[in-house]
Amino acid sequence: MSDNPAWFSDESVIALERIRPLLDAALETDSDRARFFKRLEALFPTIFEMFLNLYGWRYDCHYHLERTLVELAHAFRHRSTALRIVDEGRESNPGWFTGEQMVGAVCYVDLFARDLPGLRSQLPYLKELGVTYLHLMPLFKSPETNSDGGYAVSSFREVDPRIGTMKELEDLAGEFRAHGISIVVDFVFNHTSDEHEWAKRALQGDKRYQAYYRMFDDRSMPDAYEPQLREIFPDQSPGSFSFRPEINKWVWTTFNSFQWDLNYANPEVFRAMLAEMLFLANRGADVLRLDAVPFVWKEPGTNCENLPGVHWILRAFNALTRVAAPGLLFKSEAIVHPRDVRSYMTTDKCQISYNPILMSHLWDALATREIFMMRHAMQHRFALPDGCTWVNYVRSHDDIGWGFADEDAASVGINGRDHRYFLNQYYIGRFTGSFARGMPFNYNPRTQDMRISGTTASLAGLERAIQSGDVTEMSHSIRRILLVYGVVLSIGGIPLLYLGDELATLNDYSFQEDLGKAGDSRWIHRPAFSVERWTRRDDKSTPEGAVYQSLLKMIRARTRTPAFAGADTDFFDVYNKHIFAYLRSGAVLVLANFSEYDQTVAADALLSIQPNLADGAHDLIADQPISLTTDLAIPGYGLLWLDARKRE
Ligand code: OTU
Repeated sequence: MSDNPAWFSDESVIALERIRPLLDAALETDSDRARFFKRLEALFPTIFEMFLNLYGWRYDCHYHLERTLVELAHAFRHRSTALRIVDEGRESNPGWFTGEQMVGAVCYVDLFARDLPGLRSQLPYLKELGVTYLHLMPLFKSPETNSDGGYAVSSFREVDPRIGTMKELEDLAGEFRAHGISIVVDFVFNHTSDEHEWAKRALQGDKRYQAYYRMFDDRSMPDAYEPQLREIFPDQSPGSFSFRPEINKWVWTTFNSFQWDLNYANPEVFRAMLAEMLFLANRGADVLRLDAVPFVWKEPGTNCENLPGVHWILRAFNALTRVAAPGLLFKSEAIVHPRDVRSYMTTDKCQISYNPILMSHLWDALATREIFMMRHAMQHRFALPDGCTWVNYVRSHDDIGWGFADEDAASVGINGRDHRYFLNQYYIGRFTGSFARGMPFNYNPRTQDMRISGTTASLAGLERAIQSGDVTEMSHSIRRILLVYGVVLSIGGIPLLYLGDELATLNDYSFQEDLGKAGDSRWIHRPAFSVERWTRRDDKSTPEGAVYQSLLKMIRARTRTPAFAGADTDFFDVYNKHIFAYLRSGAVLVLANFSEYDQTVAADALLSIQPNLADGAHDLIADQPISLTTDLAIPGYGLLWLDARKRE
C-alpha cells in the first residue's frame, strides 16, 4: 500500500507502540480496542507519513500526533451502534454510492423547507423524485448578515437556531437513511467566520487562537504573497487580506473579509478540525462536502492553490476518518483547472467530486451548439480511478466559471480567453441572438474576467421566452433544460439536481433590495421554494409540468437501468458536430443533439460503436424500440438513450 522505505515502517511501528497505552485508556472495551487497532494498524503508516510531511519540522510533532490519535479514539468510542452498522456495511460494499439508484439533490434547508421539521415534511416529495443523496447546504450557526450563504461558519457543532437543532439534524439523518437517503453536509474547513469562538478569542488578543489563523503584524508578508494570489471575490471583497483594527493585524481572508482562513501549518488546527469533522460524522452525515479544498495550504512564493500540503491534509483526514467512521465519504469542491480538479480524486483522498468540467462544457455547448470541445475534454479528463466517481451537475448555488483548460480549447482551435469573453457576453444576454438571462458575478475590470449567475431555466432561455411570448423559444428552452439534465442523469457518476430546477424556477431579482445580499449576484439563483410552481408539476401545459414530468421519466429510466451504475463512459465521434455521443458500460448509447435543428447520424457510425444495436435498440426515455436499419434522425435538442442489450 505504501511506497515508504523499509526503515519507515519500523519507525511508524515504534511511534504507534508509544501511543498505544494512551489509546487503550481512551477506549473503554476490549472489543472497541480490537476493532479500533485493526483499522489503525492498517492505516497508521499513511497517517504517520502525512503527519511527518505536514509537521515533522516541529519539535512537538509526536506530541500532536499523540493528541490527534487520542481525539480519534474518543470519536470512535462515541460512534453510535447504528452508525457502526452502517460503517461495516459500507466497508464490505465500498461501491455503495456508485449504483444507478443514486440520484442526488441539493438545497438550502431554509429556502427549500424553512427549517428541519419542514424538511422532514418534504420527504414524500424527495422520494417522489427518487432522491437518494441529499446535500443540505451549510445549516450551521453563522453571522446574521455576513454569512456568505452559510459558508462563514461560527460553530461547526450548532445548527442555525432558525433552522433547528443538532439533535433534529441527527434524527433527520437517521430517518432519511432509513428511507434510503444519504445526507451530505458541508465541511467548510478552509475558514471560519469572524464570529467563531476561535476568532473571537483571537480578536481579544489570545495568542493561542491568533495562531489558529494566518495573521500578520504589517503588510510585508501580505505584500509578498498577494501578487501571486488569485482574487476570488475581486468585486465584493478585493484582495486576500483584511485589516482588523482591534488587534492591529492583517488576517488572511481568501474569500470575504469575515471568512478567516485557518492555519493548517499549526497542528492544533489540524486536530481541532479533525474533532469537528468527526463530530459531524457521528451525528450521521454520510458525506462531507469539503469546501474550497484548493486553498487550505499556503506556501510563500506560490499561488497558494492546489499545493502538495492540500493533498497531505486530505490523505491524513481520509485515513483518520476511516479508522473512526469508515462509512464516511469525502466530496471535493475544487473549482479549478481540470487537472487539479481530478488530482483530489483518489480513494485515499476524496472518493467523489463535483464535476465542474462537464458542467461548464454543457453550458458552452448550449451556447455554441457544438460539442467538439466538450467531447475532447471528456475523452481526456472523464475517466477516474476505481472507487471514485463524479457528482455531475448543471447548476449549483454558486456562479458558473468557464473552467475549461486553455489546452483543451486550443486543441480544437479555440482561443480560451476570447471564448470565455464570448460565453460571458452570451450568458449575460449581451450577445446578439442569446437566449440567456444571466448576471455577471465578480467582474474584475483588471483582468476583464467574470463568472455567471442565474438559474438553469433563465440561463437556458425560459425567462426570455416567457417575456417575449415566443412559443418556439419556449419549447426550445424547456428542451435545453431537459437535454443538459438528461446528460447529467446518464453520464457516469451521481447526478445532482439543484432543487427548484425540476420546476423550471426562474431568476429571483429580489435579492437586489436586500442590503446583505445585493452585492452578491449568486442570490439570483437561490430563490425560496415555490409552492405555486410545485402545484403545477403535474400540468404538462406549464413549463413547470413539462420539465418536471420529463425529468421524472428520465430519473425513473435511469434507476431501472443497471448500465447507468458506475462511471464507465466512452465518448465517440459520430461525425456530426452537434451530437454528443457516449456509451455507458458498453451497453447504452446516449446521443444528445445540442442544436435546435434536426440532425442525422449515420447508422454505420452508431453500429461501429455498439454492433448489438443492429438487432434493434430500445430508447429508454421514450420506452420504445428504435430501428437502426437506416440513418438516425434526432430532433432539435433531442436526447436518446439507446439500450443495446438484447431483449428476451
Ligand atoms: C465555495 O465556492 C462555496 O461553494 C461558496 O458558496 C463559498 O462562497 C466559498 O466556497 C467560500 O466558502 O469561489 O465562487 O475552487 O471556487 O471554493 C465560489 C474552489 C468559490 C472555489 C470555491 C468557492
